[in-house]
Amino acid sequence: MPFTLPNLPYAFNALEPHIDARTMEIHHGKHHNAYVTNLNNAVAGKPEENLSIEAICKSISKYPVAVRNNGGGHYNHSLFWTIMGPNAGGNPSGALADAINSAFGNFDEFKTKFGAAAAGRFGSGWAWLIVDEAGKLQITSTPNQDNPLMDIAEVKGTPLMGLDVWEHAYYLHYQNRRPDYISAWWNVVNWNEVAKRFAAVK
Ligand code: MN3
Repeated sequence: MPFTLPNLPYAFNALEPHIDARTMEIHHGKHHNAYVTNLNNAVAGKPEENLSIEAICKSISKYPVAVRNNGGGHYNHSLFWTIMGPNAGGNPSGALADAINSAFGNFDEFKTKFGAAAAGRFGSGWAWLIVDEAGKLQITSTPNQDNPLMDIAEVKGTPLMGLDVWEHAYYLHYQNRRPDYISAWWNVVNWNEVAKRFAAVK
């Protein structure tokens, strides 16, 4: 099987009280695991089983919808776990902070705009901070398990961070209160990891 479920880099309860342990356990062990299983089934015996998930996303228009949904699900969640962590939150620093300030005015403006993209995504999807093809930071959002790496994305670029706004990401604790989940989520953002991704793009 070419694709595997990555270990969660912290305990299920590590993000409490902002994201509860039961949500993390189901989200990682059931939802992400199902994307991996279904992706492996969808690529079995085909040339794409030898490609990286990034390479598959970049030419996703060539593949069946099962690869788009489950491959996107695998890429998106693999990123999502790493850009969160315990004892996190606060403000970005260094070159990433400078780039955010220059693109969005200041950190609070950035949070407002990113939160609006996450809250405004109708139904299931993701909000993203990306480096676009011109090398500029942009906030975008995608439906379902699409992502900005995909050649079908409205705005393409390299994701630095993504926020899952599917109901499965928050419903047990927050029910219909997506904006409360979004506000709480800032407390678990691992800015060191986001900064590392930013440095790797340039
Ligand atoms: Mn999810």
